Formats: sequence, C-alpha cells, structure tokens
Amino acid sequence: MDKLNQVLLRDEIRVGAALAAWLAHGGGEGLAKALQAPDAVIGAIEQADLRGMGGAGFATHRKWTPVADAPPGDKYIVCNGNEDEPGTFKDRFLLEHTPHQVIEGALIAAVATRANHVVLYVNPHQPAALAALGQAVQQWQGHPLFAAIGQRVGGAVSLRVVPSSGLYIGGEETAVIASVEGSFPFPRRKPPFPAQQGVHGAPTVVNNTETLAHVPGILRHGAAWYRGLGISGAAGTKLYSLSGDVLRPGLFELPMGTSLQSLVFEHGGGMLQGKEFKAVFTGGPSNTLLTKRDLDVALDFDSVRQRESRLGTGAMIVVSEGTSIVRKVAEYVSFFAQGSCGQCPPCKGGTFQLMRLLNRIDTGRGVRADMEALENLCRIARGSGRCGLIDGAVTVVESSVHQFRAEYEALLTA
Ligand code: L3W
Repeated sequence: MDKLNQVLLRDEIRVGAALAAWLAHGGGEGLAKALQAPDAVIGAIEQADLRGMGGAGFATHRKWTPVADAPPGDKYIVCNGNEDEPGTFKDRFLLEHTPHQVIEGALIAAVATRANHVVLYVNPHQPAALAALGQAVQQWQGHPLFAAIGQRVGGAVSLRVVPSSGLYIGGEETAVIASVEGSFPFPRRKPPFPAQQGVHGAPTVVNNTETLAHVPGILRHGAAWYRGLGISGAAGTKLYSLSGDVLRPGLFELPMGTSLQSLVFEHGGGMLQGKEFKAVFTGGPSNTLLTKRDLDVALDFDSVRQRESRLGTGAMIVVSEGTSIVRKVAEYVSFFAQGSCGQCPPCKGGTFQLMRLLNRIDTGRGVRADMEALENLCRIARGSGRCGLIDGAVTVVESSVHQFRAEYEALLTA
C-alpha cells in the first residue's frame, strides 16, 4: 500500500485510547487552529470539498452551515458510528485504532457551529470500539483544549458516548436522532433535515465517523493539501472496505478517485486463483452493481454516479464468475427485510415479498409470473418508505435483473 497517501490510518496514529500519543503525532493541532480562527473552519471544509462518507456523499459544509447560522442555544454534533451494512468495516477500525482523530473532528465541528453537545453514537456490537472511545472521551474531558471549546461555545460542552440499539436501521440519520433521544430508532421523513431540527428539536449535525476523521488533517495541513491527495479532481482520501473473491481483502486508504481496477487488482492482489472478475456490490450493498465494463471507473462520488451507481460507504464486495448473482441479491434483500423497522408497511411487506420471490427463483421453484411479480414490485415499492431502505433493496434487485437477466431466466422452471 502506498503509505504516502495514508492520512487516516498512519501507523503512528493508531494509538488506541492514548491521547498523549495522538497529541505527540500532530493530534490537537487542527483543533488548536480551529480555536484560533473558528469562523474560518467551515470555509476550509468547503474548500477541501469534504463529502459525507456514510453513503450519500453530501457536502459536509452544507450540513455545518445551517447549524452554525442557527441562533444561540442547544446544538448537537453527532458522530454516526452505527456502521452495520454488509461489507463495510471502516468506522469500526477508526474507532478502535484512532478514536482521538474522530473525537477531534467532532470537536472541531462543535467549534465551527458553536455546538454545546457532542455525541459519539456507536454500535454496541463493536465492543472494542466502544471501550476505546469511552477511555478516549475521559482523556479529552481532562484536557485544556477541551476546556477552551467552552469559551467559544459560550458554556460547558458535553462529550459523551451513546451506544446505539445495534439495529441496522439505527444508522439512518433521523433514526440516530430518535436513538440519542432515547426512543426506538424509527426514521422519519425529511425535511426537516437534522440541521434544521435534530436531537430534541435542536439544530444537529449528523456526520459519519470517517467524515469526522478527515477533519483534523484538513485543519492542520490546509484545504489545498487535502484536495491534492485525490486523483483527477476528486478530493482527499477514502477508506475502501474490500471483500469477496479477492486475494487480499481488507481496509485500504487510497486517494479518492482510485480506479476500481487498481483497488481490486493492485491493492487487493487480484482475484482468487482460478476466479474471474464478475461484478461488485457497492456499499452498501444498496446500489447498482458495477461490472467488467466499469473496471476503469474512478472510485469517487461523482464518477460512480456517472455510471448510474453510487460509491456509498466505499464498500466493494467483489464476486467472481460462477457466483450466482441471484443468490447474492437474495441474501442482501433478506438482510434489508430483516432490517426494516416495520413502520412503513410497503417497506416491511415489500422487502419480505422481494425476498420470497428471490428465494423461489434462486432455489429453482420460480416461474415467469414470479419474475414479473418481482419487477412489478420494484416499480411500485420505490419511494414508499419514510427512509431509503426499501429504495436500496429495489435498486440492487432492479440492477441485477437489468445486468444479469439471463441468470434469472435460466433459473425459471416455466
Ligand atoms: C441540510 C439540506 N442537510 C440533504 C443532508 C441529509 C443527509 C445528507 C444526504 O442516506 C445514503 C443512502 C443509503 N440541508 C439538506 C441536507 N441534507 N439536504 O444530506 O441526504 P440523503 O437523504 O441522500 O442521505 P441519507 O438518507 O442519510 C444515505 C446509503 O447512504 N448507505 C446507507 C448506509 C446505512 C447505514 C446504517 O447503518 N443503517 O450505514 C450506504 O451506502 O443507501 O443512499 O445527511 O440530512 N437542504
């Protein structure tokens, strides 16, 4: 791996809960700079072109600005560490190995927006992350830099860890807000966006863990430095969770815009012996599949969108020729069906029916009418939920039917 391009995962900053070690390797400098010029922080984040790394790729400064502009009062920064979708394992790594980087990013967001509550929302199925973060929080609370944030914000700042319910849906941002308020993680419709009405109705930034981990480096080294880390106009670096039929699966921090070809065949070591590349489910996995003709695509938000897919969380699940696409899609739709919160009947019933039809076809019990029902269901189910869960399930089904129809047809008995 090209160490020069590693920013988040440098060996020397994988210090676990040791704040002194983080500070000894440049940690804290970004926060100190933010405290010196708090009103310049959001401009730096905009110039850096930092985007949301949890799936949507939404411009981070556009989330921070309305919170900063809101009248004084309670405001929240929530670090979303629920990470529970298949094939994504980046946030857990950050929280376990470099929790101070994430916390410093969240504290810089608090300085920029004058937020007086910082919540680190973590999946309890990741106990090592939870433990590291808990210890790290205690160390920050005793540090003068933390005390200085109170002066900017105009009062005491709370910094706490909130374990999530561990449910997949608890990672959807409005469900995050409900969880932090102590309620069941039911998503709600947007708008209002969290920036307008979040935790207890207060303006709230909900950022993915990786997004916040990029922030200290941007403040420390500058926006131009960060932008320069990317390839062909894409900014910064990205954590790619690579899994499936590759020789070296794992977590890779690479320049944003690295090609799929390079991720799979250079960094991932290529396909397992005797296997041929077939397709990639991108994080996660709720998007249009990438196939052989997409190997040249630059893995950044805009380039992947041009191929009518999405970079998502940066998860890349590689499958080889000989793997049944129908089986894989049935597995993922089953995951979504189990993860549906049940609040919207078309989502709960729709994902269940998609799963049932896919399982019939996959196990050789499907007939042409099942295929028609599957496609009809996709058409009527899209957009029928409060959140994007049903849309993700529909997207992966529709994409697989479009790109691998022959596989479905070959399984039909009549
Ligand atoms: C302020 C405005 N904020 C939009 C914010 C909005 C949100 C972000 C993007 O789905 C994707 C989804 C999953 N003022 C705003 C504004 N915003 N307009 O921008 O919005 P949206 O609705 O596109 O995003 P989303 O609903 O957060 C995120 C994909 O991520 N995904 C999901 C992973 C799920 C988990 C889990 O644990 N449950 O991680 C993975 O790729 O499919 O496409 O923040 O508030 N005018």
